Amino acid sequence: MAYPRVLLLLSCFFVLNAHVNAQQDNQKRQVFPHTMPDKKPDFPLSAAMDRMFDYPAPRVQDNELYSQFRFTRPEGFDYNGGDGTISRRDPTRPILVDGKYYVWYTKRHTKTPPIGSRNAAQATDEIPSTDWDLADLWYATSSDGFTWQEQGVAVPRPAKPHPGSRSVATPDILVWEGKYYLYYQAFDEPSGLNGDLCVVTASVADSPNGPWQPVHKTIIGPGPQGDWDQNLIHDPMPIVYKGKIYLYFKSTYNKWPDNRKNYAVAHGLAIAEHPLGPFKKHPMNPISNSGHEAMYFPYKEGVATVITTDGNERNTVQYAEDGVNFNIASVISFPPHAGAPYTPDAFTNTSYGRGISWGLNFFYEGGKGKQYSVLSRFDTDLSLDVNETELKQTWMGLNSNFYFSRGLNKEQKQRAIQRAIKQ
Ligand code: AAL
Repeated sequence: MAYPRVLLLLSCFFVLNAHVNAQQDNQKRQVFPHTMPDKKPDFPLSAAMDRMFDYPAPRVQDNELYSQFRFTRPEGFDYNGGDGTISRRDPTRPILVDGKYYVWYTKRHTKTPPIGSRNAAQATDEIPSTDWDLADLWYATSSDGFTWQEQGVAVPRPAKPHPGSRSVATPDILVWEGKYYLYYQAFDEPSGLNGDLCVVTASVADSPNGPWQPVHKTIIGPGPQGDWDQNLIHDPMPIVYKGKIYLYFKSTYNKWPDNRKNYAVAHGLAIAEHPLGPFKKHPMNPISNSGHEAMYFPYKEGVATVITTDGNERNTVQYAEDGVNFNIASVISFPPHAGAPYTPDAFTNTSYGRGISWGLNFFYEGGKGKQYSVLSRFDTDLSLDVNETELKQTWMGLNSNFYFSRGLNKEQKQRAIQRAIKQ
């Protein structure tokens, strides 16, 4: 038995030696090696190969901040046959309390579907302009994150003149010193009338079951005229970081009056010592140049975010060691729309965030004149504690039906034919 073992050791030695020699030789000849180096070679590289080593790992499959996303329709929500009168959207991050997951979301239950932001002047107390007009905050609970029981309204629209008398929407949750804080958008007029104008306000409760006490004031409002965030504050998402509340938010700029043609989007950060403020906007705002929505979460010593839908850097995962200066860590496909990840360490002031593996989001539904939204569950592997190798692959397996369903419309096809004929 001793003889083969010696042979084995010897061959290991020779293989390793050959490998080291090859590496040294590549280094000397300044040629990129066949075996992926674990650090940047010490000779000039093309720009692309040079920045490959700036990612968390040069191979995307080894990159902890890369993953695919998978979606499941959650059980337990009724949408009135999809006639556009019931909508659920913009969920909070789910939280786990006493063995039960809780989630809050925008719920619109109106007599008619929304008539659209362009027709906002025709909206009434019963006819909504947008999908998130005339909405309240509802909540649901679950034992497994797949099947949910809707529990009822958590925060209704308050009476005038309190912020949110027209609609309350797009909540997120914070757990701080045994209390629960819901932050959300407060509309005083039909969204679309003068843009999508709202401030962020909050409600407080001692239990996730409520009762919720609205603070009836602006917690984060627009910046002064001329600043990028002069009009509105959307999509609040707080985490506890460095002992403080880091609340990320979105604003849209370069569009006034509501002019989608020039529309641009960015994210800001506001920091406070206490959940009800005062929140101080970070002097380096905006801290993200992209993202209609984003999912911020503590990750290792810093903060990571999944940036989706809008901007040059949409569909990327980014990381900032200081929670402020984000860099691209990976490029992703089909991320959740308006994702809200289960992030148990978002509120523990962790010094080493573990990442995320599931959450809730929403998707648009309904045809013309019947618009509504449905909640969705997503699963992913942006977590240090999960190892779903299939989710680390880049191949999406989409068949031709998927691509052909994204065809040209009649006019586009006509123009393409005209261009072809002219040539
Ligand atoms: C969403 C979010 C905000 C907007 C509207 C409802 O995608 O950006 O919440 O106000 O749309």
